[in-house]
Amino acid sequence: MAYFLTMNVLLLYPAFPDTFWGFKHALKFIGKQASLPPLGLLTVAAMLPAEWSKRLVDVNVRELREKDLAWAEVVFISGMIAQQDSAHELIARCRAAGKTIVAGGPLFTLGQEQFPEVDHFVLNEAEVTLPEFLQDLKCHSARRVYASTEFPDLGHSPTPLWELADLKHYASMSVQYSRGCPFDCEFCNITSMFGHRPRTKSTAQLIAELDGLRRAGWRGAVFFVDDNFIGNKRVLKEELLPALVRWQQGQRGTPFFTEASINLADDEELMRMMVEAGFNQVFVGIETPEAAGLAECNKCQNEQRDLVADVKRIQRAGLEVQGGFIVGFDSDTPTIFARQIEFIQQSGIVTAMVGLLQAIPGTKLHQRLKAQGRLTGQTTGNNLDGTTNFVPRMNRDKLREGYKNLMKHIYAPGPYYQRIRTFLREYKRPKISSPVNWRYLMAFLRANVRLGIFGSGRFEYWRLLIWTFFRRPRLFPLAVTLSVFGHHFRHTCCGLGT
Ligand code: B12
Ligand code: SF4
Repeated sequence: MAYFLTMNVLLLYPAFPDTFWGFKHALKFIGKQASLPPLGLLTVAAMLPAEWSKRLVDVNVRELREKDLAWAEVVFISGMIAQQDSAHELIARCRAAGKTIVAGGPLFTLGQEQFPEVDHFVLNEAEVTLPEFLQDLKCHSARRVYASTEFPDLGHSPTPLWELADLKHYASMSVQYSRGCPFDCEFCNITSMFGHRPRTKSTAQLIAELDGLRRAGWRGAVFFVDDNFIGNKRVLKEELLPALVRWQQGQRGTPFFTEASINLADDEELMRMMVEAGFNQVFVGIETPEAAGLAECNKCQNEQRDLVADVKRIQRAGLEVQGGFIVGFDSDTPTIFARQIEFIQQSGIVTAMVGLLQAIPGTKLHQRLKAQGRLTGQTTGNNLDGTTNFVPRMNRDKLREGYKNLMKHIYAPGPYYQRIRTFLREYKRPKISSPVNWRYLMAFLRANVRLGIFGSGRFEYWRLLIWTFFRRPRLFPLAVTLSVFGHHFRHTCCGLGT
C-alpha cells in the first residue's frame, strides 16, 4: 500500500448475528436498523489525515455495494468476535476487488491469525499504533503488524467523526469516557486489553464529544461505553458529573446509560449525582448468586453482599439495573439454574443477560483451562448462543439443557411481565428519560397489535399496562419499552416466539 495525499478510505463494520444485545426484533418497533454506531471506527477515522476522503459502511445499517468498493483505495475494517463470520465474508469481497485491507479492533487484536488475507493489522489502541503505521506508510515501509502493550493517555483521543454515520438509523449513540477496570474477574479480557488503572478523557474532551453529537443533530439517548464507569469515583464527583449537570441545563435532557460494578450501590451520593446528570440505566455484572462461583471467578467486589438489596438500592435511586449472569462455573451444581431464576425474579432485573461461560483468549480463565487441557476450540464470542469452548465440570448436556430451560423460564411471558412489575414498584422515575415522540407512539401501536392481540402473552401484556396505568402512571412508557424488549428476548434467546 502506498501513501497518497488524497485517498479514498472505506471504513467497514461487519454484521452482528441476531443476538441479545442486537435488539433486532425490538428495533423494528421504532423503525431503527441498529442499536449503536461503530464508535471505534469513527474514532479511528478522526485520526486519519484530514485530506483523505472517508466513507463509512456499517453493514448492520446498509449493505456494502460494489460501487463502494470501486470508490475505495483502501479498506479499514473493525469488529468484535461476534462479528467474525461477516468479517470473513467482507474481507473476501475486498480481497476479490483487489483492495488493501487494514484491520483493527478486538476481533483482530485477539485473533489476527485467522485472517491471512489482511494486509496490515493495526492492533490494540489505535491512539498508539495508528500514528506509527501512518508514519511508516509515508516512508513506504509499513509492516504487516502493529501492536503495543502501552495503555495510552486518553487525552489524545480525538472526537469521533459522527458526520460519517447516518445517525437516524441508530437507536442510541455512544461515547467513551474511560478505559480499564480496577477489578480482575477471571473470565474478562478488559484488563488485559485496557489495564487496571482506569484512564479517563478530560471533562472538556467529553463535553466536546457530546456537543459534537448535538451538532450532528442527535437528540436521543447516549451510552457511555466505559468498562466500569465508576472506576475513578473522585474524578466523577468532582469534575465530570457536575459538568454533565451543567451541560444538560437549558436544553431538553439527554438520557445516559452505562456500565458499572455493584459497589455503586454503596455510594448514595454518587448515584444521586449520576441521576442528576441524566443517567437512568446501568449494566452491572452480577454473574452468580453463589458464593463459590464468585470466589472461583475472582469477582471479589460481589462477595459478602446482599446482591438483591444492592440492586434494589440502585433502582430506588433512579437507575434501572441491567444484569449480566453466568452459568457453567466449575463450582456450579444443577441447583444453579433454579438459584439464578430466583435471584433474577426477586431483584426485578428485567434485562437479564444470562450466558454460558466461555473462555475468551487473553483471559486468565483461558490460560487456566488451557493448562488443564480443557479447551475444546474457539469461542463464538457470543456467550448466549448455548455453546462453551471448554469441557465443563457439570455434564455438558445437563448444562446446556439447564441453561436453555433457565432462559425459557425467565423470558416466558408470565415471569417476564411479573419481573417488570417487581422493577417498576421499586424504580424511582429519573428526571431525564427518553422523550415520548411519534416513534414511541408508533412503537406503542405496534406493540398493542403484536403483543396485545397476536402475542401468546397478551393477557399478561394488558395486565401490565393496566397495572402501570393505575399504580405507576409516569412509568407507563417504560413499561411499554420493556414489553417490546421481551418480544426481542423471546425471539432471540429461546425461540419462544412472541
Ligand atoms: C459498546 C460495546 C458493545 C455494543 C456494540 C455496539 C457497536 N455497534 O459497536 C453492544 C452492546 C451491541 C455490544 C455487544 C456485545 N459485545 Co461488546 N462491547 C462494547 C464495549 C463496551 C465498548 C466498545 C466501544 O465502542 N469502545 C470504544 C471504542 C473507541 O473502542 P474500540 O472499539 O475498541 O476501538 C479502539 C481500538 O480497538 C481500535 N480500533 C477499533 N477498530 C479499529 C479498526 C481499525 C482499522 C483500526 C486501525 C483500529 C481500530 O481503535 C479504537 C481507538 O483506540 C466493549 C468493551 C471495550 N472497552 O471496548 C465491549 C466488547 C467489544 N464486547 C464484547 C462482547 C463479547 C460483546 C457480546 C458478544 C456480548 C454478549 N455476550 O452478547 C455482544 C455481541 C454483539 C452482538 N450484538 O452480537 C467484547 C469483545 C471481545 C472480543 N474480543 O471480540 C468486549 C471487548 C467486552 C469484553 N469484556 O469482552 N458490545
Ligand atoms: S468488573 Fe467488569 S470490566 Fe471489570 S474485570 Fe470484572 S467483568 Fe471485567
